[in-house]
Amino acid sequence: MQGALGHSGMKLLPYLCRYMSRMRWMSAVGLLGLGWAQIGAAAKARAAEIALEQAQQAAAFDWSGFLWKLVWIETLLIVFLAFRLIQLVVRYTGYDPFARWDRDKVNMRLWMLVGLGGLFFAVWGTFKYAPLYLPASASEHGKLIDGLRDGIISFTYPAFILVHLMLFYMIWRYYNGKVRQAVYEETHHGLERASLIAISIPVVAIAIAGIYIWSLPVHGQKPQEGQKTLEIELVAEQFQWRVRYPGADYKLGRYHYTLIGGENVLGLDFTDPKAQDDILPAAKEIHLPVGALVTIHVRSKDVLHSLFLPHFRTHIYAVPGQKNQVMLVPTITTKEMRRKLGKPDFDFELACNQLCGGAHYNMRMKVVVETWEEYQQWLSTQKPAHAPSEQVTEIRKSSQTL
Ligand SMILES: [Cu+2]
Repeated sequence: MQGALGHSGMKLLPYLCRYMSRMRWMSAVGLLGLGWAQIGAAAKARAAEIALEQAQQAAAFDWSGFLWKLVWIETLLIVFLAFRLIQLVVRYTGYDPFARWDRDKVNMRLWMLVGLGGLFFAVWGTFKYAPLYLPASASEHGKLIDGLRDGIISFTYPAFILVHLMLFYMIWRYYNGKVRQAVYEETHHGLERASLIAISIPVVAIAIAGIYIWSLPVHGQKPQEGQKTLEIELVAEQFQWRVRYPGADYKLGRYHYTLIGGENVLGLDFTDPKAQDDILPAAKEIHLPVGALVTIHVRSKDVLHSLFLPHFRTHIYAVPGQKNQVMLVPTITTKEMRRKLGKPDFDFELACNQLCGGAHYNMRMKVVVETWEEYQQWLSTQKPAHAPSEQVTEIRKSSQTL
């Protein structure tokens, strides 16, 4: 474009000065920009000072955050003004410093930078954050869940990289518009059949494996010959978990929600002999015997909670008015896991995985996996929920049995 100044960028500055003096309001805008920059710099310095002060004492108003917001608004304004200035110069002088740029090429390069840069960081992040992944599964069914996940990733990850490389190859290949028209083919039965089969096989395989594997923690596991079994109950309420273990009879007794009250926090029906020896430990931890098939009955006293045992790949909702269950076989004790990970303070964890209210974060518990003997030893130190003679409750026909 041939403008008032030709193509020479050297003459732009003097012209800009003359232009600015003619357009006084524009000078005012420029000065305003400079002023903003000054305010911004001062605000940054003050923000740093205030942040230091706040570290020592809690302030009522977050001045530091407020000033940082001002700095951002001011930065955006300056960028906006710079663009507007260039636009006005082009309009009034006819001189366009970017006229000789190949815009398609610039756009193509920027896209390549964003796209390939993004792809690079995605792959880099996968390895960079690998140490934060959960350790190998500590339950039997969890190993199959991990296997399913690894299997899916083994072909979706290369596909992710391949598709992105192809996408950005297309941008590079077609940027200059030499080839504008895509080849259009009405039907290609062979290609369609081949792609249908290629896509169906992994999808069907994942579905079949998924139906089998995901049933295991819910109802799909039976005790092996000679395998110990244990049934416990976990009851969620705002904001804690209560754990109930069976006593010497290895059976959990009846309960009914109408019996909840006073010290009977779980609504146990103490006319049921099976309930009389049930154990409700005061300690905020769960003990599980290694190698045993543990069935956890889950219920909630108030709102929706969620039982999440990440190290065991076990997860189920605690729904008010509904009995849920989940089963697992812990494969490694806490002591062995600490040794294996080289972390002497490692603990398995139970968490509520449902944002259930203000103190949701309180619903965490340590899970101790130990040998059957250690588990029995620990249980023997815990007292039954109530002495049977103290609680005489009317027998309720509607009592639920686990
Ligand atoms: Cu909760």
